[in-house]
Amino acid sequence: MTDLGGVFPALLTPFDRQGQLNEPMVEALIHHLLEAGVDGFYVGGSTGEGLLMSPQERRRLTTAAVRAANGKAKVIVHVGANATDDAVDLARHAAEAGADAVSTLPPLFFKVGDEAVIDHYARVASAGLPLIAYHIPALTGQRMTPELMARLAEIPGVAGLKFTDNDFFLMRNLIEDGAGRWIVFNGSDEIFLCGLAMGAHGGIGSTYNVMPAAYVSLFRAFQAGDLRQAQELQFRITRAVRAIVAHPTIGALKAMMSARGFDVGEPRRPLPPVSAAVGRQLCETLDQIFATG
Ligand code: MN9
Repeated sequence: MTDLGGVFPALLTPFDRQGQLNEPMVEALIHHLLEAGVDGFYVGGSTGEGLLMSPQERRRLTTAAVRAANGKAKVIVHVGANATDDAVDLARHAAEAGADAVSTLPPLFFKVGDEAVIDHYARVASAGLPLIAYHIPALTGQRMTPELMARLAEIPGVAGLKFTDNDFFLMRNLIEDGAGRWIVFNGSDEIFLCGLAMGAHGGIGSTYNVMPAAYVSLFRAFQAGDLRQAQELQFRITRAVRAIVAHPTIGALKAMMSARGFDVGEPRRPLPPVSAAVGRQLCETLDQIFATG
């Protein structure tokens, strides 16, 4: 059983003014989030715009992230791609670079059926790192069922699941079936505590970038059995997420980080940018949400 678990920001990928990967800023972001006490990073996922980057850029991002984390936190590299071979190449690179685990979306666009989905995961797992499968049916149209997860878990290396959904009956069934065999990360930030209540081993999320300490405190409060404190934090977090997702999420998060002095640039098209003014206003909103008694 993998020792992954805890609070993992789905790291934003910084681009410079020319739209190129900004490696020094990857390091700055990771150091900033480490100070808040996060347990690890999920790199190049949906939030990290991995699908909008070339394989070469994704390899550079992996190298920069592993170097910056420097063994102080775990690094899970998202390697999902349209072509399985691309995902396998990225997973091999992640292993060479010293990442702790990889994760991949199921096959995208083509509806290939369970056998091909299993083959995709098996090939990625053959790169040798623990593999976190990814359930995000709202974006992929693919559902992870207990039956499919049980078959995936027969593949050596399959170690967990990132569950971005609000079907907590399904989540609980997947966690119960995986006891001692695989872990499950909650993926919907606005309902992190619900996932923890159902036994999730941690969370991976986009909005962790802009309020990491709140997620770390929530997770610790829950582990300490202080449900009242965990709920108090979740309610504030949920209010903050509601304000953020009123705008295009990744653009809004990037505008917020830039407003805080981490110039991460704009998202890549087709993701829409969000203005600096909105970024500043959202930062003020969060300050208010977390300041009130
Ligand atoms: O899986 C993220 N989901 C997507 C993680 O990127 C689609 C979440 O962190 C959400 O962005 C977040 C806000 O809805 O829960």
